Amino acid sequence: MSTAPVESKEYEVAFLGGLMERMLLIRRFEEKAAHMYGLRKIGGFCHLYIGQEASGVGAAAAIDTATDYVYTAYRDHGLALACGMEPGPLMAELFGKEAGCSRGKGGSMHFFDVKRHFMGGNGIVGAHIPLAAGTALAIRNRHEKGVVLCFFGDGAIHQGSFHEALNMAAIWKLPVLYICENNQYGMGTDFRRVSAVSELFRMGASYGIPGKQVDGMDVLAVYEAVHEEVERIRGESKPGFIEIRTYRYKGHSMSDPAKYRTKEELDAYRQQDPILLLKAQMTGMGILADEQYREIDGRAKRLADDAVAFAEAASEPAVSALTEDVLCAPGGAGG
Ligand SMILES: Cc1ncc(C[n+]2csc(CCOP(=O)(O)OP(=O)(O)O)c2C)c(N)n1
Ligand SMILES: [Mg+2]
Repeated sequence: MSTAPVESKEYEVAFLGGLMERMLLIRRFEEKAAHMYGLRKIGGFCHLYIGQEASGVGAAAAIDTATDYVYTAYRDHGLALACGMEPGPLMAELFGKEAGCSRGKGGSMHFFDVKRHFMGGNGIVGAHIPLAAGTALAIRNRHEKGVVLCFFGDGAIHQGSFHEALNMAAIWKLPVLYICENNQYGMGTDFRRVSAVSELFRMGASYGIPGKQVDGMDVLAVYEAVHEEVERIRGESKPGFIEIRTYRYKGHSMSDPAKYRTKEELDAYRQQDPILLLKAQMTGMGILADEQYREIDGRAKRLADDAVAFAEAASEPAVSALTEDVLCAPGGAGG
């Protein structure tokens, strides 16, 4: 597992502060979402990113959302915030309100922002992996400079769509970085029980795609690994693959009591909490006092509170919106 030796790198203080802000914003937003779900303000599915903050934040810091694109699966709140989406429209989306980022029709699994090149939020396991290859093909054909980041879970890696897309990405030399966020569980199954390969970063090797594994609790290690791969891909337009070893603290979704793992395991990961790790790194460098940390956290809590207020105040979609944005193929089955 590669880790960035933080002492030997020169990071701007503002850059590190930005990583801390984003991770705390995700943590507080997700806690608020869980609370609102409990109050039945949010319905349907809701998959939280708590514990995985360093993965999305480190990776998003390595790209430019003006040129690059991001796809992910349904555990998408954290990456959307990491890519700069505003918390208010995201919370409104969870509430099913008109002011939501997908006009209240997508919900938790379908956050989307074309302006920031955030291509969702996809509910079908593995289905977006070929879509990312399609966007990368468009970038290559238009001679653009962008790179596509495609996140998916350990549960998606044995889907046919993963293998078909990686093969195409390799033969067509597409500028796409596949990122497996290995949080070690699918809905409730330890990935070791369902995977013949325990080092998932090796999964691209049969398509000639080099792989790396990185400690997903260390935001700087994630940033370094993704930055290096993105710049390589931008230069030579060949796909890459990274396995981020991470951990989700909460159940798979809101209805999961997570009885398939031990309290000791969860506690051990909480000891390596990504936010506390960055806090310790910054404190060690003498650039973060406790008071400054509390200020950043206070701002994150206020942003999460404001997001709820925004969602509460927003309107329900009109009934007529039910038939808007519904696509069907001309002349296709059923007209
Ligand atoms: C094709 C398909 N099969 C099954 C499901 C049901 N399902 C939803 S999440 C999930 C587990 C996926 O786990 P993983 O990819 O590791 O993502 P994580 O939830 O850990 O982020 C399954 C099987 C689905 N959504 N799509
Ligand atoms: Mg998983």
